[in-house]
Amino acid sequence: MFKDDFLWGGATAANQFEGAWNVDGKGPSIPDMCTNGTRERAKLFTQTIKPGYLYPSHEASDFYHHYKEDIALLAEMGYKCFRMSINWSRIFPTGMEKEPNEKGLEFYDGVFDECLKHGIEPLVTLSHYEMPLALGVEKNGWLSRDTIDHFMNYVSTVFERYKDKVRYWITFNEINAGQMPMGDIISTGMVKGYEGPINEITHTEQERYQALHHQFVASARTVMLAHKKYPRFKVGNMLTFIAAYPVNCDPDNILLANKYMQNMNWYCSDVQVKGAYPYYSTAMWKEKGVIPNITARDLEEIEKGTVDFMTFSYYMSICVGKEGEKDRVSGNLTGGFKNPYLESSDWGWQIDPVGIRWALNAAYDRYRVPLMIVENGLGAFDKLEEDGSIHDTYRIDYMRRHIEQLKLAVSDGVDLMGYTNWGCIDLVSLTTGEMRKRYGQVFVEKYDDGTGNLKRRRKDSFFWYRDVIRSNGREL
Ligand code: BGP
Repeated sequence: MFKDDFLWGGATAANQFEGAWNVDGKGPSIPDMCTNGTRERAKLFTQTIKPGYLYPSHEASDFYHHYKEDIALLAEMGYKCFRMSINWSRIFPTGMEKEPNEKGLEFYDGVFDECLKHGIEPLVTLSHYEMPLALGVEKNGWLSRDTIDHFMNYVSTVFERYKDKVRYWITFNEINAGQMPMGDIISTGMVKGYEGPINEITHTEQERYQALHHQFVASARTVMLAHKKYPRFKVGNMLTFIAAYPVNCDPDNILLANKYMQNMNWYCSDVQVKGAYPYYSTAMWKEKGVIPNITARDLEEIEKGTVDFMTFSYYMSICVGKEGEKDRVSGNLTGGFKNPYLESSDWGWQIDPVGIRWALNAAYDRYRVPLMIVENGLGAFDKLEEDGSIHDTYRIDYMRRHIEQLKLAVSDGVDLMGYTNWGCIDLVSLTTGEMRKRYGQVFVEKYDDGTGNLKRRRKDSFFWYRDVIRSNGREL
Protein backbone atom coordinates (compact mmCIF):
# COMPACT_ATOMS: atom_id res chain seq x y z
CA MET A 1 0.00 0.00 0.00
CA PHE A 2 1.00 3.61 -0.48
CA LYS A 3 2.67 5.45 2.40
CA ASP A 4 0.45 7.66 4.56
CA ASP A 5 2.25 10.76 3.31
CA PHE A 6 2.15 9.69 -0.37
CA LEU A 7 2.25 12.79 -2.54
CA TRP A 8 -0.91 12.52 -4.64
CA GLY A 9 -1.40 15.34 -7.08
CA GLY A 10 -1.05 16.71 -10.56
CA ALA A 11 1.51 18.47 -12.72
CA THR A 12 1.74 21.50 -15.00
CA ALA A 13 4.42 23.59 -16.69
CA ALA A 14 4.42 27.38 -16.67
CA ASN A 15 4.81 27.85 -20.41
CA GLN A 16 1.92 25.52 -21.22
CA PHE A 17 -0.40 26.76 -18.51
CA GLU A 18 0.18 30.29 -17.22
CA GLY A 19 -0.36 32.54 -20.22
CA ALA A 20 0.26 36.25 -19.40
CA TRP A 21 3.37 35.94 -21.53
CA ASN A 22 4.17 39.67 -21.51
CA VAL A 23 2.45 40.80 -18.33
CA ASP A 24 4.01 42.43 -15.25
CA GLY A 25 7.50 42.62 -16.67
CA LYS A 26 7.82 39.05 -17.98
CA GLY A 27 10.23 38.73 -20.89
CA PRO A 28 9.57 36.55 -23.95
CA SER A 29 10.70 32.96 -23.60
CA ILE A 30 11.55 30.38 -26.27
CA PRO A 31 8.12 28.67 -26.07
CA ASP A 32 6.49 32.08 -26.49
CA MET A 33 7.88 32.06 -30.03
CA CYS A 34 6.37 28.67 -30.93
CA THR A 35 3.20 28.55 -33.02
CA ASN A 36 0.54 25.89 -32.74
CA GLY A 37 0.72 22.66 -34.74
CA THR A 38 -1.02 19.31 -35.06
CA ARG A 39 -0.02 15.65 -35.01
CA GLU A 40 0.81 15.96 -38.72
CA ARG A 41 2.14 19.54 -38.86
CA ALA A 42 4.99 20.55 -36.56
CA LYS A 43 4.94 23.74 -34.52
CA LEU A 44 7.18 26.52 -35.84
CA PHE A 45 9.77 28.46 -33.92
CA THR A 46 10.02 32.08 -35.09
CA GLN A 47 12.58 34.69 -34.07
CA THR A 48 9.89 37.39 -33.85
CA ILE A 49 6.11 37.22 -33.51
CA LYS A 50 4.70 36.73 -37.01
CA PRO A 51 1.28 38.09 -37.93
CA GLY A 52 -1.27 35.47 -38.90
CA TYR A 53 0.07 32.80 -36.54
CA LEU A 54 -1.28 31.67 -33.21
CA TYR A 55 1.16 31.39 -30.31
CA PRO A 56 -0.62 29.19 -27.78
CA SER A 57 1.56 29.97 -24.76
CA HIS A 58 0.53 33.63 -24.82
CA GLU A 59 -2.76 32.97 -23.12
CA ALA A 60 -2.69 29.19 -22.59
CA SER A 61 -5.12 28.33 -19.75
CA ASP A 62 -4.42 31.67 -18.08
CA PHE A 63 -3.41 30.19 -14.74
CA TYR A 64 -1.83 33.59 -14.10
CA HIS A 65 -5.25 35.11 -13.55
CA HIS A 66 -7.05 31.96 -12.35
CA TYR A 67 -4.59 30.51 -9.87
CA LYS A 68 -6.77 30.91 -6.78
CA GLU A 69 -9.73 29.20 -8.44
CA ASP A 70 -7.46 26.50 -9.89
CA ILE A 71 -5.70 25.66 -6.64
CA ALA A 72 -9.09 25.53 -4.89
CA LEU A 73 -10.15 22.91 -7.45
CA LEU A 74 -7.00 20.89 -6.80
CA ALA A 75 -7.71 21.13 -3.08
CA GLU A 76 -11.24 19.89 -3.68
CA MET A 77 -9.72 16.76 -5.22
CA GLY A 78 -7.68 16.38 -2.04
CA TYR A 79 -4.31 17.11 -3.62
CA LYS A 80 -1.28 16.71 -1.38
CA CYS A 81 1.14 18.00 -3.99
CA PHE A 82 1.10 20.34 -6.97
CA ARG A 83 3.96 20.06 -9.45
CA MET A 84 4.44 23.31 -11.32
CA SER A 85 7.32 25.27 -12.79
CA ILE A 86 8.62 28.78 -12.47
CA ASN A 87 8.90 30.73 -15.69
CA TRP A 88 12.54 31.83 -15.62
CA SER A 89 11.67 34.74 -17.95
CA ARG A 90 9.11 36.02 -15.42
CA ILE A 91 11.90 36.44 -12.87
CA PHE A 92 14.74 37.46 -15.22
CA PRO A 93 13.18 38.77 -18.45
CA THR A 94 16.29 38.24 -20.58
CA GLY A 95 17.94 35.78 -18.21
CA MET A 96 20.95 38.06 -17.94
CA GLU A 97 19.84 40.80 -15.53
CA LYS A 98 21.48 41.02 -12.14
CA GLU A 99 18.28 42.00 -10.33
CA PRO A 100 15.04 40.04 -10.52
CA ASN A 101 11.63 41.29 -11.57
CA GLU A 102 9.77 41.81 -8.30
CA LYS A 103 6.34 41.43 -9.90
CA GLY A 104 7.27 37.99 -11.17
CA LEU A 105 8.47 36.92 -7.74
CA GLU A 106 5.24 38.19 -6.18
CA PHE A 107 3.16 36.06 -8.51
CA TYR A 108 4.77 32.84 -7.27
CA ASP A 109 4.51 34.05 -3.66
CA GLY A 110 0.79 34.17 -4.27
CA VAL A 111 0.73 30.71 -5.86
CA PHE A 112 2.74 29.06 -3.08
CA ASP A 113 0.75 30.79 -0.33
CA GLU A 114 -2.43 29.54 -1.92
CA CYS A 115 -1.08 25.97 -2.07
CA LEU A 116 0.07 26.05 1.55
CA LYS A 117 -3.26 27.49 2.67
CA HIS A 118 -4.87 24.34 1.27
CA GLY A 119 -2.23 21.99 2.68
CA ILE A 120 -0.76 21.31 -0.77
CA GLU A 121 3.00 20.82 -1.05
CA PRO A 122 4.46 22.60 -4.09
CA LEU A 123 6.95 20.60 -6.15
CA VAL A 124 8.74 23.12 -8.31
CA THR A 125 10.54 22.47 -11.58
CA LEU A 126 13.20 25.13 -12.07
CA SER A 127 13.41 24.64 -15.82
CA HIS A 128 10.48 23.08 -17.65
CA TYR A 129 11.13 23.46 -21.38
CA GLU A 130 11.47 27.20 -21.01
CA MET A 131 14.25 29.76 -20.98
CA PRO A 132 14.39 33.47 -21.73
CA LEU A 133 14.43 34.03 -25.49
CA ALA A 134 17.41 36.39 -25.24
CA LEU A 135 19.58 33.60 -23.86
CA GLY A 136 18.59 31.40 -26.76
CA VAL A 137 19.12 34.04 -29.42
CA GLU A 138 22.31 35.60 -28.08
CA LYS A 139 24.03 32.66 -26.39
CA ASN A 140 22.50 29.73 -28.23
CA GLY A 141 20.97 28.52 -24.98
CA TRP A 142 22.74 25.79 -23.05
CA LEU A 143 25.45 25.45 -25.67
CA SER A 144 27.12 28.39 -23.95
CA ARG A 145 28.87 27.79 -20.65
CA ASP A 146 27.78 31.32 -19.58
CA THR A 147 24.22 30.02 -19.34
CA ILE A 148 25.22 28.03 -16.24
CA ASP A 149 26.02 31.26 -14.36
CA HIS A 150 22.84 32.97 -15.51
CA PHE A 151 20.83 29.95 -14.44
CA MET A 152 22.52 29.87 -11.03
CA ASN A 153 21.66 33.52 -10.51
CA TYR A 154 18.03 32.62 -11.14
CA VAL A 155 18.20 29.53 -8.91
CA SER A 156 19.80 31.33 -5.98
CA THR A 157 17.16 34.08 -6.27
CA VAL A 158 14.19 31.73 -6.14
CA PHE A 159 15.74 29.46 -3.51
CA GLU A 160 16.24 32.41 -1.18
CA ARG A 161 12.86 33.95 -1.89
CA TYR A 162 10.82 30.77 -1.44
CA LYS A 163 12.92 28.97 1.15
CA ASP A 164 10.06 28.92 3.66
CA LYS A 165 7.39 27.96 1.13
CA VAL A 166 8.89 25.26 -1.07
CA ARG A 167 10.73 22.12 0.00
CA TYR A 168 10.73 19.95 -3.13
CA TRP A 169 12.53 21.01 -6.29
CA ILE A 170 13.30 19.45 -9.66
CA THR A 171 16.19 20.83 -11.72
CA PHE A 172 15.45 20.14 -15.43
CA ASN A 173 12.29 18.67 -16.88
CA GLU A 174 12.93 15.55 -18.99
CA ILE A 175 16.61 16.36 -19.21
CA ASN A 176 17.21 13.47 -21.63
CA ALA A 177 15.20 15.38 -24.26
CA GLY A 178 18.47 17.24 -24.80
CA GLN A 179 19.81 14.09 -26.49
CA MET A 180 17.09 14.14 -29.14
CA PRO A 181 16.74 16.48 -32.13
CA MET A 182 13.36 17.54 -30.71
CA GLY A 183 15.17 18.85 -27.63
CA ASP A 184 17.36 21.33 -29.51
CA ILE A 185 14.78 24.07 -29.20
CA ILE A 186 12.47 23.04 -26.41
CA SER A 187 15.05 21.73 -23.97
CA THR A 188 18.51 23.14 -24.64
CA GLY A 189 17.33 26.37 -26.31
CA MET A 190 19.80 26.36 -29.22
CA VAL A 191 17.82 28.78 -31.37
CA LYS A 192 20.47 31.24 -32.50
CA GLY A 193 19.69 32.19 -36.10
CA TYR A 194 17.06 29.46 -36.51
CA GLU A 195 13.50 29.77 -37.73
CA GLY A 196 11.34 26.84 -38.80
CA PRO A 197 9.70 23.61 -37.60
CA ILE A 198 10.72 22.67 -34.06
CA ASN A 199 11.66 19.14 -35.06
CA GLU A 200 13.90 20.00 -37.99
CA ILE A 201 16.71 21.96 -36.42
CA THR A 202 19.99 20.37 -37.33
CA HIS A 203 22.43 20.62 -34.50
CA THR A 204 25.35 18.28 -34.36
CA GLU A 205 25.59 15.57 -31.74
CA GLN A 206 28.66 17.40 -30.48
CA GLU A 207 26.58 20.51 -29.75
CA ARG A 208 23.76 18.48 -28.29
CA TYR A 209 25.96 16.61 -25.80
CA GLN A 210 27.91 19.74 -24.91
CA ALA A 211 24.70 21.64 -24.09
CA LEU A 212 23.51 18.70 -22.03
CA HIS A 213 26.80 18.62 -20.15
CA HIS A 214 26.27 22.26 -19.16
CA GLN A 215 22.86 21.32 -17.80
CA PHE A 216 24.46 18.52 -15.76
CA VAL A 217 26.86 21.01 -14.21
CA ALA A 218 24.02 23.46 -13.51
CA SER A 219 21.98 20.66 -11.95
CA ALA A 220 24.89 19.60 -9.73
CA ARG A 221 25.53 23.18 -8.60
CA THR A 222 21.85 23.57 -7.79
CA VAL A 223 21.92 20.50 -5.58
CA MET A 224 25.14 21.64 -3.91
CA LEU A 225 23.63 25.04 -3.18
CA ALA A 226 20.52 23.45 -1.70
CA HIS A 227 22.51 21.09 0.50
CA LYS A 228 24.81 23.85 1.72
CA LYS A 229 22.31 26.60 2.46
CA TYR A 230 18.87 25.01 2.71
CA PRO A 231 19.01 21.71 4.57
CA ARG A 232 15.25 21.19 4.44
CA PHE A 233 15.25 21.20 0.62
CA LYS A 234 15.07 18.00 -1.39
CA VAL A 235 16.18 18.23 -5.01
CA GLY A 236 15.34 15.69 -7.69
CA ASN A 237 16.21 15.07 -11.33
CA MET A 238 13.64 14.30 -14.01
CA LEU A 239 13.64 12.31 -17.22
CA THR A 240 11.23 11.07 -19.76
CA PHE A 241 11.32 7.34 -19.21
CA ILE A 242 10.92 5.66 -22.56
CA ALA A 243 10.38 2.03 -21.64
CA ALA A 244 12.11 0.12 -24.44
CA TYR A 245 11.55 -3.59 -25.00
CA PRO A 246 13.37 -5.75 -27.56
CA VAL A 247 10.99 -6.24 -30.47
CA ASN A 248 11.60 -10.00 -30.22
CA CYS A 249 14.10 -12.41 -28.67
CA ASP A 250 16.67 -12.13 -31.44
CA PRO A 251 19.86 -11.62 -29.33
CA ASP A 252 20.87 -8.71 -31.55
CA ASN A 253 17.62 -6.98 -30.63
CA ILE A 254 18.15 -7.70 -26.92
CA LEU A 255 21.48 -5.93 -27.16
CA LEU A 256 19.98 -3.05 -29.12
CA ALA A 257 17.23 -2.57 -26.55
CA ASN A 258 19.78 -2.64 -23.74
CA LYS A 259 21.85 -0.05 -25.51
CA TYR A 260 18.79 2.10 -26.09
CA MET A 261 17.97 1.93 -22.38
CA GLN A 262 21.49 3.04 -21.51
CA ASN A 263 21.60 5.85 -24.04
CA MET A 264 18.10 7.23 -23.72
CA ASN A 265 17.13 6.54 -20.12
CA TRP A 266 20.16 5.87 -17.94
CA TYR A 267 22.79 8.20 -19.38
CA CYS A 268 21.40 11.33 -17.72
CA SER A 269 20.27 9.72 -14.49
CA ASP A 270 23.59 7.91 -14.05
CA VAL A 271 25.23 11.34 -14.07
CA GLN A 272 22.67 13.04 -11.85
CA VAL A 273 21.98 10.23 -9.38
CA LYS A 274 25.31 8.39 -9.27
CA GLY A 275 27.47 11.48 -9.80
CA ALA A 276 29.67 10.31 -12.67
CA TYR A 277 29.50 9.66 -16.39
CA PRO A 278 28.73 5.96 -16.86
CA TYR A 279 31.27 3.49 -18.29
CA TYR A 280 29.41 3.22 -21.60
CA SER A 281 29.51 6.96 -22.29
CA THR A 282 32.99 6.80 -23.85
CA ALA A 283 31.84 4.22 -26.40
CA MET A 284 28.65 6.12 -27.01
CA TRP A 285 30.44 9.42 -27.61
CA LYS A 286 32.87 7.69 -29.94
CA GLU A 287 30.08 6.20 -31.98
CA LYS A 288 28.39 9.61 -32.25
CA GLY A 289 31.64 11.46 -32.96
CA VAL A 290 31.31 13.50 -29.79
CA ILE A 291 34.20 14.87 -27.71
CA PRO A 292 32.60 16.93 -24.97
CA ASN A 293 34.55 19.66 -23.31
CA ILE A 294 34.50 18.59 -19.66
CA THR A 295 36.74 20.15 -17.03
CA ALA A 296 38.08 18.50 -13.87
CA ARG A 297 36.03 20.96 -11.85
CA ASP A 298 32.86 19.93 -13.73
CA LEU A 299 33.48 16.31 -12.77
CA GLU A 300 34.04 17.21 -9.13
CA GLU A 301 30.80 19.17 -9.02
CA ILE A 302 28.89 16.39 -10.74
CA GLU A 303 30.22 13.99 -8.13
CA LYS A 304 29.19 16.21 -5.24
CA GLY A 305 25.85 17.40 -6.58
CA THR A 306 23.88 14.16 -6.71
CA VAL A 307 20.13 14.43 -6.33
CA ASP A 308 18.07 13.37 -3.31
CA PHE A 309 15.36 11.66 -5.29
CA MET A 310 14.65 10.67 -8.85
CA THR A 311 11.55 11.50 -10.84
CA PHE A 312 10.32 10.71 -14.30
CA SER A 313 7.44 11.02 -16.70
CA TYR A 314 5.94 7.81 -17.98
CA TYR A 315 3.41 7.71 -20.79
CA MET A 316 4.18 4.80 -23.07
CA SER A 317 6.61 2.14 -24.18
CA ILE A 318 8.16 1.28 -27.50
CA CYS A 319 9.96 -1.67 -29.04
CA VAL A 320 13.52 -1.54 -30.27
CA GLY A 321 15.19 -3.70 -32.88
CA LYS A 322 17.04 -3.83 -36.15
CA GLU A 323 15.72 -1.53 -38.85
CA GLY A 324 12.81 -2.90 -40.82
CA GLU A 325 11.58 -5.18 -38.01
CA LYS A 326 8.05 -3.81 -37.64
CA ASP A 327 5.68 -0.88 -38.09
CA ARG A 328 6.69 2.32 -36.36
CA VAL A 329 4.67 4.15 -33.71
CA SER A 330 4.99 7.64 -32.27
CA GLY A 331 5.57 8.54 -28.64
CA ASN A 332 6.57 11.19 -26.13
CA LEU A 333 9.36 13.03 -28.01
CA THR A 334 10.46 9.88 -29.79
CA GLY A 335 8.93 6.78 -31.31
CA GLY A 336 9.91 3.19 -31.96
CA PHE A 337 8.58 -0.10 -33.26
CA LYS A 338 5.02 -1.23 -32.65
CA ASN A 339 4.17 -3.66 -29.87
CA PRO A 340 1.39 -6.03 -31.01
CA TYR A 341 0.19 -6.50 -27.42
CA LEU A 342 -0.62 -2.83 -26.88
CA GLU A 343 -3.23 -0.32 -28.00
CA SER A 344 -2.43 3.28 -28.80
CA SER A 345 -3.92 6.62 -27.79
CA ASP A 346 -5.52 9.00 -30.30
CA TRP A 347 -2.06 10.49 -30.80
CA GLY A 348 -0.47 7.11 -31.43
CA TRP A 349 1.29 6.64 -28.08
CA GLN A 350 1.21 2.98 -26.99
CA ILE A 351 -0.61 2.49 -23.69
CA ASP A 352 1.35 0.20 -21.39
CA PRO A 353 0.42 0.21 -17.68
CA VAL A 354 2.67 -2.76 -16.84
CA GLY A 355 5.59 -0.77 -18.24
CA ILE A 356 5.35 1.69 -15.36
CA ARG A 357 5.93 -1.12 -12.85
CA TRP A 358 8.83 -2.37 -14.93
CA ALA A 359 10.33 1.13 -15.16
CA LEU A 360 10.03 1.77 -11.42
CA ASN A 361 11.67 -1.54 -10.58
CA ALA A 362 14.47 -0.98 -13.07
CA ALA A 363 15.19 2.53 -11.76
CA TYR A 364 15.01 1.50 -8.11
CA ASP A 365 17.22 -1.48 -8.70
CA ARG A 366 19.82 0.79 -10.25
CA TYR A 367 19.75 3.77 -7.87
CA ARG A 368 18.05 2.95 -4.52
CA VAL A 369 16.84 6.51 -4.05
CA PRO A 370 13.17 7.48 -3.52
CA LEU A 371 11.30 7.69 -6.81
CA MET A 372 8.36 9.75 -7.92
CA ILE A 373 6.19 9.63 -11.04
CA VAL A 374 5.73 13.29 -11.86
CA GLU A 375 3.90 12.91 -15.18
CA ASN A 376 1.56 10.27 -16.51
CA GLY A 377 -1.79 10.47 -18.23
CA LEU A 378 -3.84 10.19 -21.36
CA GLY A 379 -3.96 12.93 -23.97
CA ALA A 380 -7.42 12.56 -25.51
CA PHE A 381 -10.30 14.39 -27.19
CA ASP A 382 -12.96 15.34 -24.62
CA LYS A 383 -16.56 16.23 -25.35
CA LEU A 384 -18.22 18.99 -23.38
CA GLU A 385 -21.88 17.98 -23.03
CA GLU A 386 -24.67 20.52 -23.10
CA ASP A 387 -25.21 20.18 -19.37
CA GLY A 388 -21.52 21.00 -18.77
CA SER A 389 -20.39 17.46 -17.91
CA ILE A 390 -17.46 15.61 -19.49
CA HIS A 391 -17.59 11.81 -19.41
CA ASP A 392 -13.92 10.88 -19.70
CA THR A 393 -14.20 7.21 -18.79
CA TYR A 394 -11.20 6.40 -21.05
CA ARG A 395 -9.02 8.65 -18.88
CA ILE A 396 -10.24 7.02 -15.68
CA ASP A 397 -9.46 3.65 -17.21
CA TYR A 398 -5.92 4.75 -18.18
CA MET A 399 -5.19 6.19 -14.75
CA ARG A 400 -6.71 3.26 -12.87
CA ARG A 401 -4.63 0.75 -14.78
CA HIS A 402 -1.45 2.72 -14.16
CA ILE A 403 -2.11 3.33 -10.47
CA GLU A 404 -2.80 -0.39 -10.00
CA GLN A 405 0.70 -1.02 -11.33
CA LEU A 406 2.15 1.59 -8.98
CA LYS A 407 0.65 -0.37 -6.11
CA LEU A 408 2.31 -3.51 -7.39
CA ALA A 409 5.63 -1.70 -7.71
CA VAL A 410 5.32 -0.63 -4.08
CA SER A 411 4.63 -4.21 -3.07
CA ASP A 412 7.70 -5.21 -5.09
CA GLY A 413 9.61 -3.00 -2.64
CA VAL A 414 10.08 0.21 -4.63
CA ASP A 415 10.29 3.38 -2.50
CA LEU A 416 7.68 5.54 -4.22
CA MET A 417 7.14 9.09 -2.90
CA GLY A 418 4.21 10.14 -4.99
CA TYR A 419 2.33 10.47 -8.23
CA THR A 420 1.33 13.63 -10.08
CA ASN A 421 -0.67 13.08 -13.23
CA TRP A 422 0.13 15.33 -16.15
CA GLY A 423 -1.92 18.39 -17.09
CA CYS A 424 -4.38 18.09 -14.19
CA ILE A 425 -6.11 21.20 -15.47
CA ASP A 426 -6.22 21.24 -19.28
CA LEU A 427 -3.28 23.02 -20.86
CA VAL A 428 -1.43 23.41 -24.15
CA SER A 429 0.19 20.26 -25.54
CA LEU A 430 3.95 20.37 -25.64
CA THR A 431 4.60 18.46 -28.84
CA THR A 432 1.72 19.78 -30.96
CA GLY A 433 0.68 23.04 -29.27
CA GLU A 434 -2.94 21.86 -29.36
CA MET A 435 -5.59 22.43 -26.70
CA ARG A 436 -7.75 19.56 -27.87
CA LYS A 437 -5.14 17.06 -26.66
CA ARG A 438 -6.42 17.15 -23.11
CA TYR A 439 -5.09 15.39 -20.02
CA GLY A 440 -6.90 17.08 -17.15
CA GLN A 441 -9.46 16.28 -14.53
CA VAL A 442 -10.55 19.86 -15.01
CA PHE A 443 -11.75 20.94 -18.45
CA VAL A 444 -10.80 24.43 -19.61
CA GLU A 445 -13.03 26.05 -22.20
CA LYS A 446 -10.22 27.04 -24.52
CA TYR A 447 -9.95 25.84 -28.10
CA ASP A 448 -7.37 25.40 -30.84
CA ASP A 449 -8.31 28.57 -32.69
CA GLY A 450 -7.51 30.57 -29.56
CA THR A 451 -11.16 31.17 -28.61
CA GLY A 452 -12.89 30.17 -25.39
CA ASN A 453 -14.02 31.78 -22.16
CA LEU A 454 -11.50 29.86 -20.01
CA LYS A 455 -14.25 28.55 -17.76
CA ARG A 456 -13.21 25.54 -15.67
CA ARG A 457 -15.42 22.43 -15.43
CA ARG A 458 -15.05 19.22 -13.45
CA LYS A 459 -14.76 16.07 -15.60
CA ASP A 460 -15.92 12.64 -14.39
CA SER A 461 -12.26 11.83 -13.69
CA PHE A 462 -12.23 14.71 -11.19
CA PHE A 463 -14.63 12.88 -8.87
CA TRP A 464 -12.96 9.54 -9.47
CA TYR A 465 -9.47 10.87 -8.66
CA ARG A 466 -10.82 12.66 -5.56
CA ASP A 467 -12.04 9.29 -4.24
CA VAL A 468 -8.75 7.60 -5.10
CA ILE A 469 -6.84 10.20 -3.10
CA ARG A 470 -9.32 10.09 -0.24
CA SER A 471 -8.81 6.33 0.10
CA ASN A 472 -5.01 6.63 -0.41
CA GLY A 473 -5.31 4.50 -3.52
CA ARG A 474 -7.40 1.72 -1.98
CA GLU A 475 -10.46 2.57 -4.06
CA LEU A 476 -9.69 2.50 -7.73
C1 BGP B 1 6.21 15.78 -21.48
C2 BGP B 1 6.38 17.17 -21.00
C3 BGP B 1 5.18 17.91 -20.70
C4 BGP B 1 3.95 17.45 -21.45
C5 BGP B 1 3.86 15.99 -21.73
C6 BGP B 1 2.77 15.56 -22.67
O1 BGP B 1 7.21 15.51 -22.37
O2 BGP B 1 7.22 17.27 -19.88
O3 BGP B 1 5.51 19.25 -20.79
O4 BGP B 1 3.43 18.28 -22.35
O5 BGP B 1 5.05 15.48 -22.19
O6 BGP B 1 3.13 15.82 -23.98
P1 BGP B 1 2.15 16.40 -25.04
O7 BGP B 1 1.68 17.69 -24.47
O8 BGP B 1 2.92 16.57 -26.25
O9 BGP B 1 1.05 15.43 -25.16
